[in-house]
Amino acid sequence: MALKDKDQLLALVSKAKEVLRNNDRGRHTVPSPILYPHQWLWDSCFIAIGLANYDIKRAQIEVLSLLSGQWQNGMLPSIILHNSFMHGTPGYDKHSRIWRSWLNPNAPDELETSGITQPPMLAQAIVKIGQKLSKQKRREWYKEVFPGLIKYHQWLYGERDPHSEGLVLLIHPWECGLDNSPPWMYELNDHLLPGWIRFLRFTHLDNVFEWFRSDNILALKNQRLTNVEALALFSVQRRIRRKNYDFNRIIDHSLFAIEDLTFNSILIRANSMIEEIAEFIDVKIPDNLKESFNKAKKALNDLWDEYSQEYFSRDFVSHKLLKQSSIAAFMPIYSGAISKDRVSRIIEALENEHRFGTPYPVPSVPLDSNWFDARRYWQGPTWINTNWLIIDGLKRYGFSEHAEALREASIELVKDNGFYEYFNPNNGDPLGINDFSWTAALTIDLILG
Ligand code: 2M8
Repeated sequence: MALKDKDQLLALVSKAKEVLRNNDRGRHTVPSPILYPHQWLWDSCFIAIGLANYDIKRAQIEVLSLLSGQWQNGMLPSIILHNSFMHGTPGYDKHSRIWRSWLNPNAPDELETSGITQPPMLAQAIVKIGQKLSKQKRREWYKEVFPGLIKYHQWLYGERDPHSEGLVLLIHPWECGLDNSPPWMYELNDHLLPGWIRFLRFTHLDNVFEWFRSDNILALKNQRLTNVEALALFSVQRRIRRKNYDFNRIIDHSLFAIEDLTFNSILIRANSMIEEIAEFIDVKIPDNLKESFNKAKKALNDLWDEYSQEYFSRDFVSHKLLKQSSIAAFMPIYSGAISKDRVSRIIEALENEHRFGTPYPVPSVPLDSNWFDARRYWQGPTWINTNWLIIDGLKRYGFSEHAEALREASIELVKDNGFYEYFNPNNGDPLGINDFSWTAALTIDLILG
């Protein structure tokens, strides 16, 4: 295998470090200076995982800067707009005008943020850093970050699991990180699309919105969300903002309430890391939180569909599984909470060339889905962060050959095509934006970690 060439791998690591250096803004790293000029929650966690391999101090700062944006109720926002206050009055830039986090009293006073969250990768970033520290320093590190981490998980179960089911619900597709993933877009198109957007779609007037979209100008149009999807996501965001991001007011009127498979799988794994950290620093986890941790593992397994041999997200209200296949199907492997037998059955889809077994795996949507589009964002392309999560899970379940094959394929893909945001799963073509931080950070981790 070409990966045996050590010099080439080290050259790739230096290039990846350069990407991260260029995207470094002192105490946080932007996903892309052009397209995403702020700090995103799960991006920064992946970035910290990469940094931990060669600059522990900087990795710690990345995590601490995330915690600086924590809301008083414990929520970690999906985006921190670090510079907004520095540049004058709140609302100076596009993102801060969209979010207006100051509408909610829990938002931090000194920083502007979004009003929703993103997948809880924080515990993983913290533990990754901890593993690189001496025992003494690890203890200090864990003690420093534990209060914020536990407060976040308490908020997740306290607010987002209103029926104490063990699964948290999300109120916007941006929260799951896979923005236009089929289960979310299915809910949107078939049930929830506001009337005025249906009208625009019918009359093709949605094309006017084209002029206002910076993502479409920067990256090719057929690689991003459709205009209708983008309009709908902004419309849901506005509805949530109108309720001042107050969950109790939102939940009655929310367009979306989904128990998302990816988010809950990551959360369950993060819970187990919290247990690990608590034991290491000899701190007790509050009983109610422990109870949620235990319920969560069982509840995740209720998302299994025997007929399709697949896990799915679930609608919170109807309790119906949203049976649109996506990359989420593999995330329970990362959770660590499913049986080895189920892992073997899930892996079959990974090997099936009509489903997820493409030449450049793993596609975000399987080939046999009506939703599959090799170039469109989270509806087909291969992403390095989801590969990283699958590789990690496979290793822990002892599927080392599968894990190694995917690790090599991921590194090759980046080596041959650059640190792009995502890739065509059929021919490896680079897609989206170049010099994307988590692609660089996770490539470093896949090589050195
Ligand atoms: C994408 O999401 C943002 C909204 O949060 C967007 O579409 O503008 C997603 O790929 C998400 O997973 C990612 O964290 C973010 C920044 O890279 O971009």
